Amino acid sequence: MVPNISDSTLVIIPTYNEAENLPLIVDRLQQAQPTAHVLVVDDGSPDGTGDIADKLAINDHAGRIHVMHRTQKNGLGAAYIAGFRWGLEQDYQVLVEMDADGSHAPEELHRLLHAVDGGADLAIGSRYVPGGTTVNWPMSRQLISRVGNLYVRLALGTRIRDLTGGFRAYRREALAALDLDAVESRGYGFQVDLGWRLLRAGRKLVEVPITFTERAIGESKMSTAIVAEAMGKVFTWGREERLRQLREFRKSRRGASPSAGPTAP
Ligand SMILES: Nc1nc2c(ncn2[C@@H]2O[C@H](COP(=O)(O)OP(=O)(O)OP(=O)(O)O)[C@@H](O)[C@H]2O)c(=O)[nH]1
Ligand SMILES: [Mg+2]
Repeated sequence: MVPNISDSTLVIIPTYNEAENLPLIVDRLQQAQPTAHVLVVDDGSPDGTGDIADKLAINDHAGRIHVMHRTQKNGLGAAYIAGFRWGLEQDYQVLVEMDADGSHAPEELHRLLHAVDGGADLAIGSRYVPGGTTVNWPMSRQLISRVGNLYVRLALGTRIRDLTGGFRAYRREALAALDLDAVESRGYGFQVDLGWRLLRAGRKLVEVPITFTERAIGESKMSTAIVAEAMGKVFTWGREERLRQLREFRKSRRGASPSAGPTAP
């Protein structure tokens, strides 16, 4: 693909009140992938995360840390879309999604990059393929995640086991071909939305095992509204997909039916 994939990789980290976590995660990332670039997308965090990001950028003499300040807390999805747009303009070849809270281990990023280098359009860090796991995650959260992923698999008819997962690497061409303006989902729904768009576009999705660790510092921004949004959207996409399949099936039946073909003399 490229001589060193990490050199042209942008790791996008959305932040909202992650003042303590941000320096830790950026440091870990720089240890693990020294040549990767970072884009912190902060939504005006009241705890000063944006200022901390600026200081990290100023002190990074290699110029690999970038910061985008947004004025409103508009959700994870909108922050990522803004980050993708910037990254695509800057010509990065791989765009990575990674949380600031330590749930996604920068030390495992090489697995995602390896998968993209090997031909994946989207590499998903997966908790639910062999070798993948979660650490310190409360049973209630595990249940929501597992049931959510089962629901997604059944509704959409996909084999991907962790389509809600948010530790991901996208090949630039795959992302650039999507209509990012059309993506409205904000939370978990956003991850499913992008994955589903790529699946429908015939892109190659690969799951690689990761260890997902519950955040040790700061507060989760997950909410019932985010889960409800995801469930509602998945239901709609699933229904559309079934209707599409039904139309295809009817079309193929009509094509195969003798009455539809040329009449015998
Ligand atoms: N810019 C921005 N970042 C956000 C927003 N909401 C969440 N984030 C960031 O997105 C990442 C994931 O958010 P979390 O609160 O950890 O949510 P989660 O990982 O889905 O849920 P947990 O499993 O409970 O941790 C973190 O880096 C957050 O700071 C938002 O509205 N804007
Ligand atoms: Mg989290």
